[in-house]
Amino acid sequence: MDLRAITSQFELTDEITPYGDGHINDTYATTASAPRYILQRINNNVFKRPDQVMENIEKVTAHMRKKIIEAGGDPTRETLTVIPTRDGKSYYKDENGNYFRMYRFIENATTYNSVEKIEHFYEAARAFGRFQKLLADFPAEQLHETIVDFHNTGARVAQLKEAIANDKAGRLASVQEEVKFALDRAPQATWVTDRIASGEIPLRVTHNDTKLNNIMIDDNTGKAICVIDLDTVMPGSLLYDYGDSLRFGSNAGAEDETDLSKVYCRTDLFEAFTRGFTEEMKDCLAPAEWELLAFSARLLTYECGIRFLADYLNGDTYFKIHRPDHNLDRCRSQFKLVADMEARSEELEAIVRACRG
Ligand code: ADP
Ligand code: GN1
Ligand code: MG
Repeated sequence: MDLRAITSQFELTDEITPYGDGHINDTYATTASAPRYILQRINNNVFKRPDQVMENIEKVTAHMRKKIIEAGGDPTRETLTVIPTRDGKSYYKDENGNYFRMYRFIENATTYNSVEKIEHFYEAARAFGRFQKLLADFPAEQLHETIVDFHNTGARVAQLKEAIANDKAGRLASVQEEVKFALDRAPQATWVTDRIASGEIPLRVTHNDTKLNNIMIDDNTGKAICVIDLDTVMPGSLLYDYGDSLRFGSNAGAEDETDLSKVYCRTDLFEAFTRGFTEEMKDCLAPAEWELLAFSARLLTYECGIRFLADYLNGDTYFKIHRPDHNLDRCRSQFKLVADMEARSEELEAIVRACRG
């Protein structure tokens, strides 16, 4: 792909190089000195309507920019800034149907793939809470649902069952244990969506992909300054954002760790995140949200595990992989974490109760 031809669409002549560890988009960064830029090819196998993704992002960042300015903050560091194409559009579509977008690079800040300092995780929790609050008055009906049923865990179970039935890659026989683990827990998959349907859990504008490497931590202050990766901002439950953060961040091991003895829930990290998130959100949380907080960490870990398993069975068509059994390794790490959270569930519930006061 001629990336120089792409960057010229955004009126840039800088060199660019692959960047970041996302599982979905192709990300590049310019190599010249500041100002730097991020170029991304939006994965249009995952996002069927990249134009709608960009419409959401433009609206959401405009809303946040206004509020950040009102609060005396720096909108160029505290939210994403979309760089328009030379035609004034928020994305460029090339002749092969690839969609590209460009953001201003947020300097002197880092995204982490694991928690290096417990304070970072606490600060990330506060920032995800603030993100929810900034968008609390955003008109949710204006948002496109960029991936339908994204955190509908019941629908994810149905997708897994379909993958099992089709066994496209001929791998089913080798994952019987993982399939059993997944199906044994299927009855819990609807606990959150049932309570959204009953009205006990409110729909909010949520991020839906709150892993630690989707938040930028300021190198000087250690504060979480900017929530990035806004492709999946959609109406959802706050439990999705809280739960997914803990799925990734409270794991003592990596998301794709193969030595499962290293995978367990670090309760000190669980406590720090829960404290930060609930300090920010205390006044907004509904009783049913409090009740399902600890469970949601397990649910989102389970959901991600079954997504990795389904993708493994389908022949690795969704998540980027870097080794042959990568999705299976990811699934096993998630399921080990689920089992550990089940074993520690009393302790995790007690942490939530202490934060509730
Ligand atoms: P994916 O959807 O593939 O995860 P992301 O939007 O999360 O893509 O981007 C991948 C990585 O690129 C991020 O984890 C982060 O390190 C880096 N990144 C993305 N946007 C910016 C930005 N505006 N400034 C600096 N780094 C960024
Ligand atoms: C993907 O885009 P990225 O890498 O931040 C995925 C998330 C998963 C995550 C698992 C759009 O996130 O849902 O939880 O991988 N994003 C999408 O690491 O499917
Ligand atoms: Mg990301």
